[in-house]
Amino acid sequence: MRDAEPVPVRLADYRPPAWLVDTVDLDVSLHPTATRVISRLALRRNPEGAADAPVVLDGDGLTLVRVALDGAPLAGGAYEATPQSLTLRAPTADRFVLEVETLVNPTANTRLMGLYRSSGNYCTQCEAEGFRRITYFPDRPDVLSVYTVRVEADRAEAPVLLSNGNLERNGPVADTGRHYTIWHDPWPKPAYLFALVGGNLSKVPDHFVTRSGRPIELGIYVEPGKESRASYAMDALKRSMRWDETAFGREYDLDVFNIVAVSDFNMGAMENKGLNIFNDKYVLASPETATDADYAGIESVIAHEYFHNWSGNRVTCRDWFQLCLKEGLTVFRDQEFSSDQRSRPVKRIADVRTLKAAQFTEDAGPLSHPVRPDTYREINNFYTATVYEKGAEVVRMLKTLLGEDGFRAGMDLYYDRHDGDAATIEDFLAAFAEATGRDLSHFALWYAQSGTPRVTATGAYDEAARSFRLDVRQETAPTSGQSEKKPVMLPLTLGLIGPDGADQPLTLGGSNMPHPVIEVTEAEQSFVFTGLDARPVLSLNRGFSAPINLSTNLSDEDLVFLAAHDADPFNRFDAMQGLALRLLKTGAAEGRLPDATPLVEAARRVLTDTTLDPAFKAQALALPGENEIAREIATDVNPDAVFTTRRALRAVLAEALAAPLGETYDALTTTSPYSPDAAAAGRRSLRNLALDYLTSGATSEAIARAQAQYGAADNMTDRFAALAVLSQHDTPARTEALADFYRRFVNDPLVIDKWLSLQAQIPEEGTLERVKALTLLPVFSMSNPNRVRSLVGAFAVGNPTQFHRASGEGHNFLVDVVLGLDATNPQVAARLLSAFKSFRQLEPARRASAERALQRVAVTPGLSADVADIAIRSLS
Ligand code: 0A1
Ligand code: ZN
Repeated sequence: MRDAEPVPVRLADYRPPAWLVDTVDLDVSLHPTATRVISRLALRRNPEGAADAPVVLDGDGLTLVRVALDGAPLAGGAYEATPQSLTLRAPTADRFVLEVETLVNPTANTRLMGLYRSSGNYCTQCEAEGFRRITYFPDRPDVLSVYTVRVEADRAEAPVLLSNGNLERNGPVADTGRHYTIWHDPWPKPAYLFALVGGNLSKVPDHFVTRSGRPIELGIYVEPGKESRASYAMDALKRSMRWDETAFGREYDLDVFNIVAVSDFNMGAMENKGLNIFNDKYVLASPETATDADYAGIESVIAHEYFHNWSGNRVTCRDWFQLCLKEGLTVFRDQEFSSDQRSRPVKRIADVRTLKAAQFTEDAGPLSHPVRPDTYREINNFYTATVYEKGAEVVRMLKTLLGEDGFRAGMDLYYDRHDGDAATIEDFLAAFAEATGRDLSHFALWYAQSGTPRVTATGAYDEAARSFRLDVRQETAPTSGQSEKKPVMLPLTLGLIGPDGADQPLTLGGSNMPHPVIEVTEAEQSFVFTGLDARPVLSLNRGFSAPINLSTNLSDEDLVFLAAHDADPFNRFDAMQGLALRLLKTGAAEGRLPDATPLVEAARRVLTDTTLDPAFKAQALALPGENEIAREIATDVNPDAVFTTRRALRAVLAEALAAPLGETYDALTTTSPYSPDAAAAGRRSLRNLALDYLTSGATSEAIARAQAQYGAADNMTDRFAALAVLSQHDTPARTEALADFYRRFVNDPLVIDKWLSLQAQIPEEGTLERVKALTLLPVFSMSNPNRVRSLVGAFAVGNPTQFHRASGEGHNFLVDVVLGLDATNPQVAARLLSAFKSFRQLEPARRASAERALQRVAVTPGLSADVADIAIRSLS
């Protein structure tokens, strides 16, 4: 039997709740298998809800003990209880207190939603619909309540007891060995922001004083012994708190802010009010165990969850269709934070790489959906790159259109007007429209229309008229469920670069442009720039101002010119990528790489330019990944051809640039102690990129250099980069290094994840067998989401040649894992299954194999709603 036949929920069917809950008093008595939850709900009929509607509370797998109304026990006939809902049959007053007692079993909770145990500690995850697995409740984000929570547990089992808000009281429970704490959160919140933690955890304490002088007690709770690994997260938290004050004028609003790191978590982290719960991967770091990328990830996830305090908690979502209201905005905010803390251009390049890899791929396949979907069967499947990353791009475009001041005025109005509300995208856009006087009705299409616009820009210089004509055409291909597409509003930042490499003044329609942004609103539009003495080179969509697929009539020579001269670092990077993609596409189609001299020379210039930031160089010199090349090819993709061509191009670059690469590697070799700051990380990234190129020929000298780096490294970034390089070459050095790494870190699960993931991505025939063997090791566990993602997820997403093996074995393996996992953790199983999201772009034999694999899932009886939904949509 399926969990529940996935019934579509539609945005158009939204109705305000019939009943509101003003206050929630919870009494949770923790027990490994029989946790008792007593909830007292002050219910009130919503004047805006359907009149006469009965009280219906959501539940999920609950065992009901008793129900009382205004203190009087309710007889069985007065209500109807199923594990999924509790309905009051008798008419009630318009206000009353409902008391409900339920039992839950946290130890049996393998889905990691609701109340569960991780390494023996109790924790909760309530977004999106987990609160109903703790107690019966109107579990929807537009029901906001003030919570008071008493948590009780055996003192030895759970010396630390936390919930949202401020601590009011704590003490022993006489003669029982148990103790309790009482927490009060004065800010009304939806149930999805509820959290509770109990366990044996160590507190890393700190303090923060807000700009208006409110002292805040900060705490990061980790497994005892891991305290020293929380210091970077704490530093990132304090920087985030200060940044939100200066960048958005938003202060923290409770006396305490706690973060708890747990090792079993379905996602990255969760923004519960005053009590964020984190996947420990985004908290714990030390130079010996975490890479520069891990440090950057911690900084951005800590910031992301903290920023939700305003974008998500103080102003929440009316319903789950509005998820991007908090997620897109909060991703935008965390991207801006990281840009301010690090290098803005390098951060933008990294974000666009992520956007293209995850979101453009999603939008080009059967799982494509609008930033604000209008229907879903399983909301857990909508925590997607489209809602998060494209959602952030839409906010970024708003800022480009409205300018710094207009954007800030709109944000201020949005926060002030909707503080304490459950808002919609319409509310969000209205705030910007009112604050700036702009009509955003056309812009709003970005939320409703799915698919990545394809934009063709053709430039022509008219020497006689000293003008440059730019013709822009936009088109969005039909996507799943949307056959008709309209033109969207595209803010395109641009420059026209003169022969000397300098930006020319932009004169459009006879006037100087105050901002270098054109707004495209039609399917076809032309812009004529005047006053140009020589043919300029067009630099369009600077900073990736609109999330589009852009093709231009720029020649290879123009791209080489842009790579050398563009004042916009993003477009310098993009010109390099564009040159490489042209070669790779042709190479994969024809089985032979065209002449790569223009790219080689552009790369040489970047590599040897002493004015450029090493982190930028590393990005510009990294070839597009196999998945990106496949996306560019778009149809009948043969992953083996993509792989071979990419390898060939890497070898050409490595050979031609051997000398400057060697010099770069040596020049960046340092004896300074490790620091995770952006500048040092940038130098390591360039040095490690050089190592990768230098090792591409696998000469014994090159392998020895990688081995030496592996052995001598005093930090995980350099050690792991060397291991990654070694893992790509089938030599005894690889076997040795992998064995050594395992011995060193066998007791450190987060480091073992790196080891698993690396092996899963080896592009060799033997990898599937290797992955299967790794699943049998004691360090691996199907019940831990991080392990599963690191091994199986990395294989499916990061190893296209082996996952899409022509034999279909890779596909079958994934399906076996998905079906096995579905019974215990459907959310993680469904995410794994979405690795098939671009199967339609494969060549016919592999496409058919993927389709058969998906069919095998779809016809399996007893699927979860999560997996059934992905299977059905992938096949549609
Ligand atoms: N709101 C969180 C994401 C999140 C969603 C669902 C979860 O369930 C397991 C957990 C976290 C964020 O954006 O960080
Ligand atoms: Zn978020």
